Amino acid sequence: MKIVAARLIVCSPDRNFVTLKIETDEGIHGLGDATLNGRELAVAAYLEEHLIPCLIGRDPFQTEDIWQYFYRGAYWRRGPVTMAAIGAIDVALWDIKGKALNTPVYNLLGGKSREGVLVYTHANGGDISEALESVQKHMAEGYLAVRAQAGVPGVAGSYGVPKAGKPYEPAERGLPSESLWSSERYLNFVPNLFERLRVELGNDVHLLHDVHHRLTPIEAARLGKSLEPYHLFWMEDPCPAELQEGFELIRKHTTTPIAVGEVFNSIYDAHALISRQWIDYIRMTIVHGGGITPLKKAADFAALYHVRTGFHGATDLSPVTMAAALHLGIAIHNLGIQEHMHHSKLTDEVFPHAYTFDAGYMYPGDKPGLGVEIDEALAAKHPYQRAYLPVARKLDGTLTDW
Ligand code: GCO
Ligand code: MG
Repeated sequence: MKIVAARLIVCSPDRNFVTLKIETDEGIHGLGDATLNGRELAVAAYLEEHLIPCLIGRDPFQTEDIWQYFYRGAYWRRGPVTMAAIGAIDVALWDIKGKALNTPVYNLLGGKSREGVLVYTHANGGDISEALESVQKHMAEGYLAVRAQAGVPGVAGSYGVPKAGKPYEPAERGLPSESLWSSERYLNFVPNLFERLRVELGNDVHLLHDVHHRLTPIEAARLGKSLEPYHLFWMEDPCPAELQEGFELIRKHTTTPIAVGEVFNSIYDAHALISRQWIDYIRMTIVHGGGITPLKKAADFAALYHVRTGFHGATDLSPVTMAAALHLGIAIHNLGIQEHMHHSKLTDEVFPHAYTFDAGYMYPGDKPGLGVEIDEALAAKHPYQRAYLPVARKLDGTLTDW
């Protein structure tokens, strides 16, 4: 089998997505997600100008060699743009392999290690009562694990707070908005949120929380310690992770489990975090980490150190990435949990998919390949629109991590 064509479909059914479609001489095609939130067209250009011309004529079954060709062959390694482009190709090739062999991708990755993939979804509120209501609503939908975020008093628009009447969605059309941040107010507030949730909800539901890279290691240590009585499933991205040693400090002070990785694009971003056992969950994004091929290796490496997975599953990743995460997650031994942030109805219509949710778990479905397609005619009705993530400033105006 040979690759005869590859092209990009850039669309915005409520938010921007870049999708790679690879076609073969046997009429089988595969889809890869190449979306990098707020930097979409950089990945599209990388693929169009630099990778697609080298892809034509290759055998789509050679996922390892093709991955190495683009990773090593560029000379310039890593970075989210490069790795998202390579990841889109890799995922599309696994989709083709599955379709050609008439089997779901998970069967090519070791088969099912479990029947379903435990997922968590997002609860958000302007204040504690709204966050509580939101968790209860998701529990009523069947979720067994819920991430809870609430507005911090005195810090307008803190991370995870939805605009009135809308689901939480960070990217906005137009230029980046600015929000305010105070670590002091946040640290004083979060334990109250989880105390209330445990009092009202009891001990069974898994509760998670995303710090979104906003603290220093010692502040994160304090937070982890103050949340211990509420036994979170995890505390996510407690601080920016460029400095892997920073996590040693957090780890020494708290037993709250730590998850990190949604902005990583290589296992080299996490090798010390994993091998020194400073984290509990590695949550790289399938596409930004370079695809299924390197993520399978990363998961197997993490398994050696009792680190489990929690692949990134925000709405800025298309249903193709969601499917890839479910196929990989159901196959690996050390699945922890999968993030499930609901796509809009329109996004789901543009990307009809076989995966389903039932009673706290997601199922990849049994269609050959990844089980996701794209309705190109509908996609064409929703063209790309420039959008950005917000930026954040401290109360004194200093730019800080959003
Ligand atoms: C998460 C994330 C996202 C990111 C988003 C950025 O845990 O799902 O933190 O909501 O902010 O993916 O593009
Ligand atoms: Mg996050």
